[in-house]
Amino acid sequence: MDDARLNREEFERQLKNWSRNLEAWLLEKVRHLEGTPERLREAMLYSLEAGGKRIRPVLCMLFASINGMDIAKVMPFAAGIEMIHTYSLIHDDLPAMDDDDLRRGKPSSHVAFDEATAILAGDGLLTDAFWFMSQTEASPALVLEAVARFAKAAGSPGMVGGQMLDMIFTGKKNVTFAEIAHMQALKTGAILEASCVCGAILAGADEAGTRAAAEYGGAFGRAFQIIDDILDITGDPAVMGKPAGSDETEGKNTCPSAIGVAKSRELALSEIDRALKAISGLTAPETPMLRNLALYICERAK
Ligand code: GRG
Repeated sequence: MDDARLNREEFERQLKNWSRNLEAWLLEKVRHLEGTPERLREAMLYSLEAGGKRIRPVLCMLFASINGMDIAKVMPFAAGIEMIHTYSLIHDDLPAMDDDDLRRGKPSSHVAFDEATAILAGDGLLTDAFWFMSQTEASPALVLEAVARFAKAAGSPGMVGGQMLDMIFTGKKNVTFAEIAHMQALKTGAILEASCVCGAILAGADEAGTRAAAEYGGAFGRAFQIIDDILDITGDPAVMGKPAGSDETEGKNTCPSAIGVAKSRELALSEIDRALKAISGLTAPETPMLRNLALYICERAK
């Protein structure tokens, strides 16, 4: 894997550039939404401005760019992806769900505002996301295909369904590793994979290009969630911006709870290998960034 490395500073500089572009576009749009009540805008912006790694929109932008699309044209779609991710975090933190008071190093939305406002901020972000996505500058047929693909990944057969399974499994004994893997593929993997695939679709990629995006995104998603589970056990709360150890306290079924931390890490590394193989045939200038992003998520501390 080592010959695929950008030096760390160069990687971080490039990642910051990609995410800064996205943030500038997204925050400007939400700040100037017409007709949105001020308190709702404030709550939506509070969570969007709290930071976050912006990995999903950056993946979408990278796959669009690799397949020849101008980044400015894919921005509405990438912004929509981050809005959907942010809504899911707001709702996940609610007392009726994971009941977490801290997110991205700041009080969660329902703590900073109130529960009803946090629910509406999530609803606003989710719904406005599809409005933004529909304004992507690509052929209407491709925009429709990408919007449908992402809606399915975020909806009941994807992230929302995965969250339901997570709740059903919590506190249950004898949940199998296959059941945990399926739940995680829906809860976390689906929108990570769709972020890659939609970038390729919007750029009009051929079948091989879309397949590479799906294989990379699928493996990336599996590794991402395993590392997230490991960080919940071994991570530093001050760096992560949220408490550690909550999975065990809450009786969550996770990869390390089923097979232990060491085997989970091995599994994550093997998924990263799969992700790297999936893009080994790509030659676009953005490909090293994709490689390094996959390596980075395994080494991240938050
Ligand atoms: C409430 C419908 C609904 C779904 C919630 C995303 C999610 C599903 C729950 C959040 C809890 C969790 C640990 C989910 C797994 C996905 C994950 C690791 C999210 C955090 O993503 P990062 O690390 O977050 O990219 P930042 O803050 O960097 O954007």
